[in-house]
Order: sequence, then structure tokens, then C-alpha cells
Amino acid sequence: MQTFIGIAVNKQPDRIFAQPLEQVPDFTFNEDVVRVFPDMIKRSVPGYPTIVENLGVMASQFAQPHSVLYDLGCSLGAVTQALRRHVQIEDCQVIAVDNSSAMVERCSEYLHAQDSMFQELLPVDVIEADILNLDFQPTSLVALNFTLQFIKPEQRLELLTRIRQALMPGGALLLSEKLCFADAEQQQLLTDLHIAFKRANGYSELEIAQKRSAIENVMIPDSLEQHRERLLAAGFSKVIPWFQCLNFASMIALP
Ligand code: GEK
Repeated sequence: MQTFIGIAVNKQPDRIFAQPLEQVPDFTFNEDVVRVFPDMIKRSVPGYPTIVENLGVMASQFAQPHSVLYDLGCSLGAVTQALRRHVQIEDCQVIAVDNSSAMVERCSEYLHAQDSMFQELLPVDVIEADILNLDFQPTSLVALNFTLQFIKPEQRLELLTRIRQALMPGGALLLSEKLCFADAEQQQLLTDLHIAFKRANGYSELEIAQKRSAIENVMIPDSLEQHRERLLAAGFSKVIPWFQCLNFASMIALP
């Protein structure tokens, strides 16, 4: 066991794309990915540990009593754990949702481990569901931490509109995403720098190339401008980017 963003997890190294594959299948969040996920996301997403911890800190400013906090696309519950470390409010509950059964199963185990290590944490419900089919309860905080990019582009506005309608005054949506850029030179430079980041974290050229081809049809990034326009169209009043590391960013959307 090692610690990952302050929690105890089994941290196996990500070697999923280390061997040449005849045909690279589309990426899925299956049991193999779950096993190496903490290592994979930390070595692939620049700024991830900083973002996760700060989502907890920011959540403590927006969370309100008698409300639900959502972690949508929770994976192994890193954001949920950060919410529970930082938010201490009466009659407040976290709902963590993912549609990968392998993720949900392991996430529940890690949250039990967190419960056994700390007292007076917010209660949490881990639900296996498609976030597109959720009936949102009144909420003061919604985290979409690198999840929207896996939703089909044509379904993103409706999801954000439903989140906006469930958000209470004074609440917030915390949205983190990989970005693309309209300017070709900026796109190329930040893509190259992201590849350099992965190389510096020990990924081979083969691993980088096979992962890219596995994910390109599954994860479709938007530009910051597309996010801003869509969030405003969904009824949010303000979009405030608070963090960017290379082509990965996080923003606060206010109702
Ligand atoms: C973290 N937030 O560690 N419904 C529910 N879950 C979904 C859906 C959907 N329609 N589509 C994708 N997912 C996490 C990281 S990972 C990001 C989020 C990444 C889930 C999917 O199963 C996966 O667990 C997660 O969204 C995306 O802060 O791996 O780059």
C-alpha cells in the first residue's frame, strides 16, 4: 500500500500499453485499468494532484448544509476523498457516481478505508450509474473532474443544463478537462509538451502512441472558449478558470 493524494491505495505501475498490440482497442475503464489507475492518471495528467486537493479546498467554500455534493465520474474516489477531508458541514452528503462497475467496486473499498482512518467524515453513497441518467437532487457542489470529455459532445449541453438546474444559489460546478486549442501552433506546442511530460514520467514512445490511439475516439476535448460558451448556454452566469498546466485546465462555473 502507498499513499495517493493522501489516501492509501494499491499502486501498481501502468504497463497497459507497454507491449506492441496488433490492433489497439478503444480505451475502457475495465479491471486492468482500475488496477493501475492511480499511477496512470498521475503520470498522464499534468497538475492532477494539485487539482484534486484544491477541489476539496474550494468545495469547502461552496458546500451548504442540507445539500448533496456530487462527484460525477468518480473513478476511485480521489475527489470524493478530498471533499471529505475538507468539507465539514451539517447534514451534507457526497454522492459519487461512475458507470464502470470495476471503478465503483474499488472506490467503495477505498472509501471504507478512509472511514476506518478518520472520524466524522461526510457520509457518502457510491452509485454505479450513467451520469446522463441521474435525477439530480438539490446540490451545492458538483465536481466533473476530467469526466465531461468522455461524454458524447452532443450530450454535453443537456447534462450541464440539468446540473445547472439542480445547483442551489451560492453553489458551484468545478469542471476539469483536457483542452484543445483553435490556434494550430499553440495546439502543437502544448501537445508536444504533454508528450514530453509523459516521457519524463517513464512512458515509452510505444506506450504514448498506443494510448493515444486507444483514447482518440473515446475522449474528445473542447477548447476553453467552447466550455465557456456551453456553460453560459446551460444557464451558468460566470466561468472562472482557476488552474492550467499545459493542456489541462480546471474552472469554476457559478449559477
Ligand atoms: C478523478 N474524477 O480521479 N457516467 C458515469 N461515469 C462515466 C461516464 C458516464 N456517462 N463516462 C465516463 N465515466 C476522477 C477521474 S476519469 C478521467 C475521472 C480519466 C467515468 C469513467 O468510468 C471514469 O472512471 C471517469 O468517468 C473518467 O478525479 O481517466 O482521464
